[in-house]
Amino acid sequence: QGPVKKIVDKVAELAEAALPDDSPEVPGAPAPRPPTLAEPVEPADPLPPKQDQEAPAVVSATGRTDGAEADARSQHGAYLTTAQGTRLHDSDHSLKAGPRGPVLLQDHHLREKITHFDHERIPERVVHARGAAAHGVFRAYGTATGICRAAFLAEDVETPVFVRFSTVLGSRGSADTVRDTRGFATKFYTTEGVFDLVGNNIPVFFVQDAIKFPDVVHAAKPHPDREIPQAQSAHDTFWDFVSLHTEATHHTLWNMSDRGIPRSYRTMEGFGVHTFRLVDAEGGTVLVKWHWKPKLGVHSLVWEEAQLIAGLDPDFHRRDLYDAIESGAFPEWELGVQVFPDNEEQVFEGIDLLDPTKIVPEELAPVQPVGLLTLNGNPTNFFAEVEQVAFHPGHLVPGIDVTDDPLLAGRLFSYLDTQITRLGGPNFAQIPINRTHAPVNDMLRDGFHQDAVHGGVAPYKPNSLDGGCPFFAGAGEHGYIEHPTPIAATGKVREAPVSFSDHFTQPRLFWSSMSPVEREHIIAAYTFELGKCYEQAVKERTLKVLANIDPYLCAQVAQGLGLPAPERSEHLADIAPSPALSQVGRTWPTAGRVVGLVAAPDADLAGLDTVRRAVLDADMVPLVVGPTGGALRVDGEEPVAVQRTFATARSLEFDAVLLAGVPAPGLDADGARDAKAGNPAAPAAPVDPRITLMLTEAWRHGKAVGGWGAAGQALEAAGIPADAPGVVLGDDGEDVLAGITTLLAAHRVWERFPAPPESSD
Ligand code: HDD
Repeated sequence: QGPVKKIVDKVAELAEAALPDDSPEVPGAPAPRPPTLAEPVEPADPLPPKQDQEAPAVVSATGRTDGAEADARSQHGAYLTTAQGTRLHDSDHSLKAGPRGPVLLQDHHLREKITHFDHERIPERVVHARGAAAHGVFRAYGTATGICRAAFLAEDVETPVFVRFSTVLGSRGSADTVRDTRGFATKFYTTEGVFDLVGNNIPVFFVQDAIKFPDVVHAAKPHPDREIPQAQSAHDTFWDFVSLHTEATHHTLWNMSDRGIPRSYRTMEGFGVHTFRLVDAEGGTVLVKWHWKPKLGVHSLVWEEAQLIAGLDPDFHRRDLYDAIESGAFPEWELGVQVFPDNEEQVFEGIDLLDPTKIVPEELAPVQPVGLLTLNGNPTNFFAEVEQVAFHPGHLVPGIDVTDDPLLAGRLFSYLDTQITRLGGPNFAQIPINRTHAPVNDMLRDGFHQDAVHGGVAPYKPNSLDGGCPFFAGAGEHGYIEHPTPIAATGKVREAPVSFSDHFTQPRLFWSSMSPVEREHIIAAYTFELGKCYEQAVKERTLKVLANIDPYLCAQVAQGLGLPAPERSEHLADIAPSPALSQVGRTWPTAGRVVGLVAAPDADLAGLDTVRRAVLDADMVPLVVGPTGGALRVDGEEPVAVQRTFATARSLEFDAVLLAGVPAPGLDADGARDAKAGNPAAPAAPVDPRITLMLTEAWRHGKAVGGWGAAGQALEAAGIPADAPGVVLGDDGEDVLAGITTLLAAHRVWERFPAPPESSD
């Protein structure tokens, strides 16, 4: 029995247990509510923290545990107390001079409670404010030991990790499925100190030099006067900036592609973006680019779906990650590296490795797997962990070094700096989620939120008073020694290398690597975003940029905007596509896919239960949709718990929709004319419009749909031809599921999307 099945069974069991014995069959009169749970009267200890999530103890140089216990601020004991540990006997009434009297200033508990509440919020991250995170483990394959001395990359070494995914532009309370880049930041708690890999789901960046980062962020954030629009780039200031600043073209094109609207955090690739330098045990070096490859494949939403979900379930990605982990379907990614020689030019196959707006196609440098990441623990407390985690690209371990990418250089400054405002001082490394699992023996002292009680009298070097401690470590003692890379400086300048001015070759590479349907999505995305702009000059300038990527793309977007398509100003070089960039035309594991099983009144419930179990056996997630909450009952069969009702379900959360023999108008579940209808020619009851909506939406979004029994009639009522691509009908539910599963491996029924009739490539 797989973990997903166990949890789903448990959910069904709980739903069943919550029903009173005399629960009516569905549909029918609402069941009487179960009695309200009384408040417990016996003191009970608070819930224990989840396994493996307690902060490591901070050990001083003398081996003594510093100060208070790591979890001293968490909850202990059975009784409610003040922050000082004094037990309270009332927390519902302020201390007053008589029941109607004025509240007394001496009420310390009132003041403590309100004052603390008044200060509960901290500044949200200036970018990447909205995110979700999980604990996990990274197990190294040992394949990187020849190029990197980092201890955590040695064979079978397991390293605890914490991974935070995020959108970039939106505020903390914004929606998950907006069109945006996603952050993919990983904290490895290695034995040699913390290593942070602070990447994105897009392998290139908007700007080549960190000094431009405030510009691109100011342009992309909401307008300063109205503070709209929230969490999106579809507005004038963004397009003004990126059309004037054409090095952003490549990243913008990725954002307008399906990569800008991932299906799930679990189905995103991740990229370190910059080129890093790895150092082996002998001091030899290579240059690398980091890649995360999701085991479930790379999948995206379609734009209408993303927009609808942003309203229906703004927490869609956060919920998906949490539910997957909670149910035991642990998301996995392989970490891999593309490896390049570390020579003076730092150029590979003509591609400047220091330019963060460029990729190296996988066909030229394959991604070589070095380990497996498994996320297996949800946070215990969102604020303590997800909000307070502080990443920094400069958190490096011996064997991993930076290059002179000018974007990376600015990041190395920015991330430390931002935490000081965000986390209220320089001691954020002592917050449990940020604590290294390696012994700490620094000479950093005092400051706001200092939790450590440091021993010794000589936090300076050299000293004799603390016996000269602590000591420096050489390479043999795992000391971090920067690689002595030669610097060929020609004088101080504010300039970029000439190669950085090629802004169009790689956007053309990306465009030419897309399948026809992906190109259509890109055209639609540009047309949508520019259609939301008001400034004519911004639209016209962006069309000129598009003309330099591809004339067809430009012409189509221009047509959508009702503007003439301009001529290109750049020479469009022929370029070999990189098939690895496309998400279409490949098949992926179907584990974790969500199948909506829809049961109308009188549906084939026994068949539905059989299919539900078959979905579980295939490691997919069945969600049973019924007319009302409760359970679906059929004489002599086990009741089937309803997980979504017609009122709460939309096809958006399913990857496929199956109808359990939904009777069509005037037909029973076997497709025979319903005897109860009396006159066979009598007008039939219409299919529930919410089923029709589910089907038409699933259809439009390229999802597999089908069913057994008379399901075809309901599809027909929704305008879906039985012989259309991605429709599976049959007599036997399990056969139908087999057909649906084959379709799910391709993620969507791509033929259903209109593809461009022609393209310049
Ligand atoms: Fe950044 C956060 C990724 C360029 C300045 N960045 C942040 C996060 C991610 C990235 C994933 C969220 C971390 C978390 O979950 O807490 N950033 C990137 C990537 C970049 C990049 C992949 C380019 C390759 N960033 C970048 C530049 C600068 C910053 C050029 C500044 C010069 N980024 C920040 C920041 C943030 C941040 C302001 C906001 C919150 C934080 O750091 O902790 O310092």
